[in-house]
Amino acid sequence: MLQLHYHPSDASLMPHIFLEELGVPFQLCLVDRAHNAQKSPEYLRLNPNGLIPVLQDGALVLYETPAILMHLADTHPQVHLLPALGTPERAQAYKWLTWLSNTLQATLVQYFYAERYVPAEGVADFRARTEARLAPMLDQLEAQLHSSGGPWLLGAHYSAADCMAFVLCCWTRNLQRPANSLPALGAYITHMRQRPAVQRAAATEQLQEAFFTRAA
Ligand SMILES: N[C@@H](CCC(=O)N[C@@H](CS)C(=O)NCC(=O)O)C(=O)O
Repeated sequence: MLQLHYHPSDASLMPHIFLEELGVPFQLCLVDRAHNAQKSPEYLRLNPNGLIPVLQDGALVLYETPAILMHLADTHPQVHLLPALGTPERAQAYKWLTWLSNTLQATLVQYFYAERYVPAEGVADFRARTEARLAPMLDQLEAQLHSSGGPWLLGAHYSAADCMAFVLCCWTRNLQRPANSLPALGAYITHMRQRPAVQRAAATEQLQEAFFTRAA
């Protein structure tokens, strides 16, 4: 059976939602971050980066969220969670999955873990600069929803890119200008939350309302 190594609300939520969309049996294996289990020798054998998620599919051990999503889409083609191979639409999906991972997600990680990048006295400034870098990225997503015509990132076709975009948008909830303060992105988040797969994953991970919206 497919196994997903996860921690609630982390990047693993993206493949978790995707697995729920597939409607296939899978097993969740909690990585105990409170005890730094992602850096344990056993876990490092699965992912030498010590990062969550990891997917195990039989003998295949896979890390990197977009790779996991693309693999699951490829092995479950009947669910059509990526456009047809070789089409311009598929290429656009690759572009968004890559951009979400190496640009938006990577920058959000810098924001959340600022203390890993600069000395303590520079953290507030670094975080403010990182937040300023995030603003045009959210504008880019907002513009994409307008130009694709929505309701999903690629337009009429719900895809793996939505699992990523949605979770990353939720991660922005406490920025001064979070994703849900932008009109198309706000509607998009609401729409995503109505998907049964999102609701099942959120219930399993016991995500509270504060995951989706700014803390009061
Ligand atoms: N590029 C990786 C990044 C994964 C990642 O940053 N995971 C975070 C949780 S959101 C993590 O495991 N952090 C633990 C740590 O930094 O020790 C992916 O997309 O799979």
